[in-house]
Amino acid sequence: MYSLAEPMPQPVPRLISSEDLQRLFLLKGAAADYACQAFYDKFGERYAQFGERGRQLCLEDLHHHLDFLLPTLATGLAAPFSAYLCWVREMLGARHIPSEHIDICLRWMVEYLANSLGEEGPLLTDWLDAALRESNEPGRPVVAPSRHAPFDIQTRFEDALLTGDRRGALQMVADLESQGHGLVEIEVRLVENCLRSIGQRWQRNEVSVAQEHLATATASTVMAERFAHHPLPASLGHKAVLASVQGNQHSVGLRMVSDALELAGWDVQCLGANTPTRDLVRQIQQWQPDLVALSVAFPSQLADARHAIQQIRQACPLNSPRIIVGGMVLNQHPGLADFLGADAFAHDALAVTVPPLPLLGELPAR
Ligand code: B12
Repeated sequence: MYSLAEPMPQPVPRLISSEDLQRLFLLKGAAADYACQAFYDKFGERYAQFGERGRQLCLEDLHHHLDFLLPTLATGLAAPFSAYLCWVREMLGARHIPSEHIDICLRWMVEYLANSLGEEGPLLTDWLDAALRESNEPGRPVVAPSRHAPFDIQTRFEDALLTGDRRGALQMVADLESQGHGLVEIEVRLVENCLRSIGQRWQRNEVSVAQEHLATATASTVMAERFAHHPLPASLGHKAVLASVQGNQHSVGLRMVSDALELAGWDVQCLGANTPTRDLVRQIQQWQPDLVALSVAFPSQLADARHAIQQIRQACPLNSPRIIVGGMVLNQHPGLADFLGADAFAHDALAVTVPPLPLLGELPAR
């Protein structure tokens, strides 16, 4: 295992057995119901104005917490969950939900789950305590910071994305290209940084879901339109299949990786967001790529990502492709690439094309 950018950290220990974890997954709904009921018994009056819809949203939030908590347990790390907690506190805090209410519900759900583990139960409550403690340490970033300096037109470009000003955004990218900046560099330093900032503004309730959707759609079109201006180099004869794993709806970062590989001469099939594992594996069996690049955004997608990698290796025992992973959760915790069973990890689309490319160097000539 190696990283394209730096050495991989040591593998992480497992916290609880996979049998116990499966049991917890089965209890997810019951744990959320239990905490929702307990919460409404205690604080129901305070949320009465939101009626049945409020209760439904509370239950959905509790499910969402467990979607992050349970797959993170399998990694043995508290850090990915504490990062999630920092985010959820800020996001719900901006919508007037106090963080004590989040913590109380988490404790109730974890106590409920811990009861089913018998002697191993305290491991789970200790783990939650560690995650809660870590999440209260000041200055913890919710999303790993970008490794690349933004351009000074960032604010203007962000405004163009948020207002759907495609013409203006295209012009700004074209200007940067004529100053000698490469398209992938612009995607990472400009588009990625703007989308990160827009995400933070949504989290703080300063930007609506509609504005965020418009910005993403505008960014995607601008990237596609500028990409079309670049003649593709001669093929290296190496094939890559790219996909966001099942459950991951984020695809712009994957597209940047796709652009980087294609502009470097790879033959690329980019399957986009939320690719069902079964179909991903079939596509790989049929097209037989040298490289599979998987995007994983959240801890809640770790179990599916690991399963996908196992399935790919099983389906191609004789000619297994190299598997590289990336995405938000891995940028925050690169050691998880090992947990997933990947061959490599890269932080961003620029790192994928930085020479020497170890993955490329190891590939047999076709
Ligand atoms: C646009 C967006 C969406 C869109 C995505 C549309 C699309 N077609 O992609 C939609 C609306 C679908 C969406 C949904 C959600 N989102 Co969203 N989203 C974003 C936003 C604003 C931008 C994402 C993006 O494109 N970033 C820019 C790209 C370029 O960055 P990137 O993905 O990290 O990719 C780079 C690297 O990670 C790396 N990389 C990525 N993949 C790969 C793969 C390989 C192999 C390699 C080598 C590298 C690599 O290279 C890329 C380029 O350099 C982010 C904010 C942010 N911080 O990014 C929030 C954000 C990620 N979303 C967030 C949330 C909460 C959600 C939802 C849960 C919201 C909801 N309640 O429904 C859902 C979950 C959906 C799901 N199950 O996946 C939060 C996550 C918070 C957290 N820490 O848990 C964020 C951080 C916003 C925020 N600050 O609150 N989202």
